[in-house]
Amino acid sequence: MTTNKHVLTWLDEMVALVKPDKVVWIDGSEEQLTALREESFRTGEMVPLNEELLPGCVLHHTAVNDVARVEGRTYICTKKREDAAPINNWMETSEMKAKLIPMYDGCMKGRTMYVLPYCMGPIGSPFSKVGIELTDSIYVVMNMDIMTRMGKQALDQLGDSNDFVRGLHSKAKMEEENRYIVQFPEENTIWSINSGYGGNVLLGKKCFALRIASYLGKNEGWMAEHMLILGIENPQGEVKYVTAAFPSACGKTNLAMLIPPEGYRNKGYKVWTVGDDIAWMRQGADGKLYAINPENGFFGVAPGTNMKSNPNALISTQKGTIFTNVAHNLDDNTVWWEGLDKNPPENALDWTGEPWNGKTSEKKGAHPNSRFTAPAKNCPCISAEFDKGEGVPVSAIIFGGRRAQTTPLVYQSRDWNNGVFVGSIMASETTAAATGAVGVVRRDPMAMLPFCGYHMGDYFQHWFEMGEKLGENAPKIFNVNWFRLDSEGHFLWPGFGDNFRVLEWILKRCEGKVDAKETAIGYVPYAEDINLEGIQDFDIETLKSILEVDKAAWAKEAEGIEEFYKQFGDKLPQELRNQLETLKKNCAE
Ligand code: OXD
Ligand code: MN
Repeated sequence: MTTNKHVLTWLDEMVALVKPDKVVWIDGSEEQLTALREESFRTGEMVPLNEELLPGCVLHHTAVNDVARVEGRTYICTKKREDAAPINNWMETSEMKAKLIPMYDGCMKGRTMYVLPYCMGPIGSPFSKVGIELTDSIYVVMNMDIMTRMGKQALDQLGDSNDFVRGLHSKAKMEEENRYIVQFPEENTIWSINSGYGGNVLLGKKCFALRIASYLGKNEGWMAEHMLILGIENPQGEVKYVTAAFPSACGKTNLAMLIPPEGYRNKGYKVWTVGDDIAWMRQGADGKLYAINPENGFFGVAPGTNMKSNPNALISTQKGTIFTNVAHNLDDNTVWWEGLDKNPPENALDWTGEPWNGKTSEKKGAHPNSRFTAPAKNCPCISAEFDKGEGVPVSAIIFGGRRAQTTPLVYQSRDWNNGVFVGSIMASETTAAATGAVGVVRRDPMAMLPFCGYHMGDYFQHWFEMGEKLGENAPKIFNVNWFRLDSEGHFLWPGFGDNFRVLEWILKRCEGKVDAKETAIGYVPYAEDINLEGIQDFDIETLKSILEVDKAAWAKEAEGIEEFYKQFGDKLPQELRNQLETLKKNCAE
């Protein structure tokens, strides 16, 4: 399918290592994909669902010990330790290869290797980059078909170039203790072994579009961020774009597809989704920052998705979607997950394939990290800019996390550098998207903790440099927290569609249309400036309480930040130390 000698040489080397019985190039044609789907039905890897209710949809179950990204087994390998770490696991490149090569040796004997060229970003876009994934999993091929622009079109985009990410994935023996997800940024290479779960094996997503791409961005002067991108259209038809970074499973997909409250809709406000997870951003010829979504689909968390929380996401999953680890309703051959509706099936299989009665069972039907892989084009509010590849101009960057206390509903950083500080101190309670304890607060700078492909101190520095380059064109930086709790553990802010009210304030700030109160941490809204018209069960007094900045709590927070910063040693930019000192001083006043 190609004469690119860089591709062919690498492929020969990998074939010699993993020794597949057969090598099949994925051209992306409908016939080939149909044949693969049918094969996956025959082997039981996929289950076809009800063609009338869920046309083109299939169900897949992973191994029970393989249900989430494995951060403890995810490595950034470089020649020198100081080029990665301290936040990611590091091992020297040749040492890691020496460990993995024996595991890969002959691991595809008796299997087919699929050679899967794909493009992150729209074909032809100056932002886009090509990868090739070698895999022994049809599940991977079918997911990558949804999540990327796959097949011959990607190879055509690559031409004779050597500039492609080399991905090698094998389910191998699916041994948990030998599971490794390894990025070699200096070699544009990703090796993943012994897993079959999405984030570990769809190498275009976290491995390439964040870990490898963040490293490329640092060297090439652009940014790869764990951010959604959305457009907000006002009644005059003008669309302004914001990007937002939240840790995994904090509602990024919900915010990206938000439906404004009725009052706004009646006036003509609309939200357009450009991306729900990853943004690649670079400075345009006019000096502004532009963003694209490098993906072509949504790999969303299923539980909690319903017609109230996120109708656009739910509608996106009604055709051509792969469901992973949800419950299987045997009565009508559809799927179900906790929080879909109040009517769980009685005659079903749970996510492990065991018989399950949703009305009586104490167990969950779907795994908390069960997923849908849905084509972006299914989304009713997909942006007209989505496929254009020119990128959308970014007015504001929003950081956020899940904090029960301390962090107000929204605040604006004093300037770009202060905004980098705000991003660097992001913190959240852990969720089910990664293995490990749930509910523990962890710092997650820019939501990149598990995804930064190089040393995080250098990453912060790169943010400062981008700010310098952007100068007065730099987007304004904000922080939001939808998750404040009262003393009984109830959410104080209604969230979901009502988050639009906060987005409106953010855009008004960007346009200089509304005043704000300067506090120890930045600019906080006057409660009267957040439009509460039509809001249910919420009053301005509660709003005031969640806009308050408690200096004593922030002084304590500063101690935690200081502790967190220690690990970066000399690599921590001086500017962040200065910012921390300013915070401490402001809290002491
Ligand atoms: C995701 C994640 O899957 O961040 O998007 O975990
Ligand atoms: Mn994510």
